[in-house]
Amino acid sequence: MALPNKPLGELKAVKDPEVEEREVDVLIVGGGMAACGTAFEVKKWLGDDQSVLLVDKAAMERSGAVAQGLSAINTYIGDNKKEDYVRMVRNDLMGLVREDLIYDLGCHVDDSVHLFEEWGLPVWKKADDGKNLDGKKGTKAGTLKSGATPVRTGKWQIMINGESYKRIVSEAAKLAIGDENILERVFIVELLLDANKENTIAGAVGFSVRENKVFIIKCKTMMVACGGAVNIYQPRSVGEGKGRAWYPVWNAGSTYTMCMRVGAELTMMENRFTPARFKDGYGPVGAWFLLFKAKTLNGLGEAFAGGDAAKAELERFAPYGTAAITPTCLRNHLMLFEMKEGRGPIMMDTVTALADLGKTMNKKELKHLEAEAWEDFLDMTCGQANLWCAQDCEPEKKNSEVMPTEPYLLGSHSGCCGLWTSGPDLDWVPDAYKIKAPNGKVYKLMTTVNGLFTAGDGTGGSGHKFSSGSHAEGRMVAKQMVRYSKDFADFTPTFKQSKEELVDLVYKPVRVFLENCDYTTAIDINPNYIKPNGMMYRLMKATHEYGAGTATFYQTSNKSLEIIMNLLQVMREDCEKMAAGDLHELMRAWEIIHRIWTVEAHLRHIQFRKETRYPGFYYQSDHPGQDDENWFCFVNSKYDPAAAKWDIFKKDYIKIISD
Ligand code: SFD
Ligand code: AMP
Repeated sequence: MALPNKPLGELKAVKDPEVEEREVDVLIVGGGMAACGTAFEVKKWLGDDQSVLLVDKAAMERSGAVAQGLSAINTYIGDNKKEDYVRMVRNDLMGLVREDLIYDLGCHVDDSVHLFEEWGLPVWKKADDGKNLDGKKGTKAGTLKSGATPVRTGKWQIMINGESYKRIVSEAAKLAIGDENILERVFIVELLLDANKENTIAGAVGFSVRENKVFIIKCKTMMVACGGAVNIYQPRSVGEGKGRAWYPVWNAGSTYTMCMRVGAELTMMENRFTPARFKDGYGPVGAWFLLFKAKTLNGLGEAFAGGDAAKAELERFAPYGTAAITPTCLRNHLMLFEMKEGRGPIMMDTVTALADLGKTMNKKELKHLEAEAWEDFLDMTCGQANLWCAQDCEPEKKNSEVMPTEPYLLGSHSGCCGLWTSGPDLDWVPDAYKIKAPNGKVYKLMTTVNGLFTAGDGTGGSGHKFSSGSHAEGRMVAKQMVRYSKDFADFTPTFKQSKEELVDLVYKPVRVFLENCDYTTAIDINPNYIKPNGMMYRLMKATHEYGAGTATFYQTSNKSLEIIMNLLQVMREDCEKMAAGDLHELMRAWEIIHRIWTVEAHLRHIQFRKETRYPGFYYQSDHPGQDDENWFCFVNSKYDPAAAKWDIFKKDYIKIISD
């Protein structure tokens, strides 16, 4: 259960926190879309004598990417073919995806959407006359499950009134497992392997951000779904705007870092998502392109994306560039191309789009359309609506600038980095995609560490799951974890580390602070320590300048990568001297540690892949263009925790669904 909001100020950290030890069968780390899916599903399959615990660093009602809500569900298969869903994802991600995972998700995702609607999420419907019915009208038009037609924006996306989306989904999750099986505001720091069984997960350690308490949790099986990685690059928002980002600022790469640090294999960590967003407010563009049919204009007022220069540029990246829907990275590439040629900035032509749609509308309908334009942002990125107000921007009268943002790492949206997981145990799935546990069985979505599962942003190679797919994937993981925990019912998780060693690890930044804070009069400046805020600036400066950040128009090179690898190494060493005076700072300290590891994995993958597979997301200037002959494969990596060494290698891509 969540502890109440804190009174004024942060709680000072103490040297020796209380320790609470728990032991459960199933541990869910994270409380976002995927974790809520797992929580909702898991009790149905658990035995009466089995236990579950969910641990979220925040309060589930508003935690993770869906905190502010969403205005669309981007994955709903409906009448479409699952094979086409795979083709769409494959094309958008330039050919290299795990088709087994994507097809499998396509078989299950709609069921989660039907549940959301059953739980009270308003889904827009199409009326018989072709008009859109939103809000209560949409609800009254019947459910998707009973055959009502959703308002499709693109082929895969449907519109919702989704300000309370996360509250609805988390309520169902909470009811399913019960408040007593949930720890909120507890940040998991590190996963723990079993002392006796090789490569087997045995638990996790974390701390409360509301009281001086360390949690040590043993489990038979675990899923980690702590979202993607945000604030790893210098954001475009600086000064008073800093803290604004497109993806959730709280997700700090914990999924990737914690799993890699126990030896789980990563895949496609080079694949980042650099989204085009409304400038400064980070408003998503999907509804504007798809629902409102808006076009982007260059600084000369030209609809450049349909022009000859753009077509010629896209042909360089055939077959992806010439497909009916231009891949997300190439849409960015075209924007960057215009900007570099001196034809920026890029504007979303909201004025023409709304005027065109309004041609067939009466006054009342027109007002409603304008309200929808605002609601799109009020439902999911209210800062963008605030910015419009602050800038006196009425979208029907004034166009808005769009801009590629700083890079993010994620595996559920238009990116596909994450963990290498097992495909389903079905005859059409290649053996190379199946991971066998020590009993010889295959558990879908298990990582290469026995008993450790992931979902949502955690699963690599299968982007475009979005909110609905992450939930559905979480539900699939629930069943697999229960199966695993029953198959290994006699497993007694045992840690290598003592209780004291674990507390020392988690509270190290607190101890560094307490031992040295009296040495100077300025609490943040001390020769014996660095505060997490300072470390954050160091990381951002390094990635910004050398790691293909916005500073270099997303370009990096062999030499830049060599430099940043050294900087990251030094940062990791200096993290030993990171100091936290209160619990908020302790969280910040661990977040930055997680971010540094995640960034290292990202850049090591870019360094290894000697081509530029995703122009528009990043450019390796020593290796421009795609080299299918040598690099039409996954790049996987594994960190060996015992030897403290990285291994990076190619993994075959296997085509399952025909073109
Ligand atoms: O407009 C720890 N997303 C969209 N999905 C859609 O379906 N439609 C949209 O409209 C989408 N758009 C969008 C989206 C996200 C955002 C932020 C915006 C717009 C502004 C994407 C989905 O939201 C996303 O795919 C899923 O939410 C991913 O699910 P998951 O479960 O992988 O991640 P999460 O929901 O962020 O949850 C993470 C959880 O982990 C917790 N956590 N807990 C314990 N210890 C730690 N160390 C932890 N670190 C993190 C978090 O608190 C959270 O509970 S649009 O752009 O296209
Ligand atoms: P976004 O708002 O950019 O996150 O996109 C939301 C959804 O719309 C995702 O499924 C995107 O793939 C899709 N999308 C966004 N822009 C376009 C576009 N110009 N063409 C086709 N699909 C798009």
